[in-house]
Amino acid sequence: MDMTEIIVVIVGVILIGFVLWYFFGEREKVAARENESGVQEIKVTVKGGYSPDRIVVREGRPVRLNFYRDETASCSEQVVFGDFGIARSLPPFQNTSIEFTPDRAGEFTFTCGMNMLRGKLVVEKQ
Ligand SMILES: [Cu+2]
Repeated sequence: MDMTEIIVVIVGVILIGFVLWYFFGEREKVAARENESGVQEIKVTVKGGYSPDRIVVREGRPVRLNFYRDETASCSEQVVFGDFGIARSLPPFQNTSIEFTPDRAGEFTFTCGMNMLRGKLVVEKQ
């Protein structure tokens, strides 16, 4: 192999690593904080994705997810929690709170209305 081939291989490996990380890597995992009234609350910024996109809560306690949609891109105009039967519109540049009590532990995916943007709600056992 000459130098050019070696460089091409190295760049290729880096790109593959990046693609794997981008699609399968673990993202920010953030636990919701319990406020004075016992509600587990967290702010989620919606901009080309969900940030954080792994939200940890505890089972059997009320959850309030404050989605702030920081864009007008139509992709993110809805957020869907299929496992909990929740679909909600997110008006741009506004806060939309979604409240529910997760009644079972597990990992539940939430998505945009088109199933493109994805995040995970990780419900831990009490
Ligand atoms: Cu979408």
